[in-house]
Amino acid sequence: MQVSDGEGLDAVPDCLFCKIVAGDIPAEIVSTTEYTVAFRDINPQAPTHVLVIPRLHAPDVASLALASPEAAAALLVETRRIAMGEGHDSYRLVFNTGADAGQTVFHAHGHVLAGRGLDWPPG
Ligand code: DGP
Repeated sequence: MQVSDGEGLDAVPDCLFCKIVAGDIPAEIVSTTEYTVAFRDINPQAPTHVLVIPRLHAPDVASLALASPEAAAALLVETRRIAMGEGHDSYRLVFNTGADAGQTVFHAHGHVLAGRGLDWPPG
């Protein structure tokens, strides 16, 4: 596995989530860290539905992990911190990866879903 230090993951002008990171598009911010920004999903699917995204632009979470393992690890840790902070010991973490899997925004993001029963398998 080849990893790097995040080089080449600069903001992309047309990326919606890069614009949220930059503060150019408003969002209901839940947390910010050195590596991440978290905000409430515009179309929540559960009482808690928070998107945790890296400040770096990577199209999906595996690409992020290859380019910056630190950023990927920070993102994972932050998902748990957010769920716990909203009072949930249990939560679902979803990374839709690829259009056929339902990914619509191609800037890595984890969906933190909690606060209701969550069926398995997901639809
Ligand atoms: P996905 O389908 O996995 O790529 O998830 C993208 C999510 O992003 C989707 O649940 C809706 C959310 N979303 C799209 N546009 C916006 C926006 O402008 N603001 C916020 N807060 N969420 C958005």
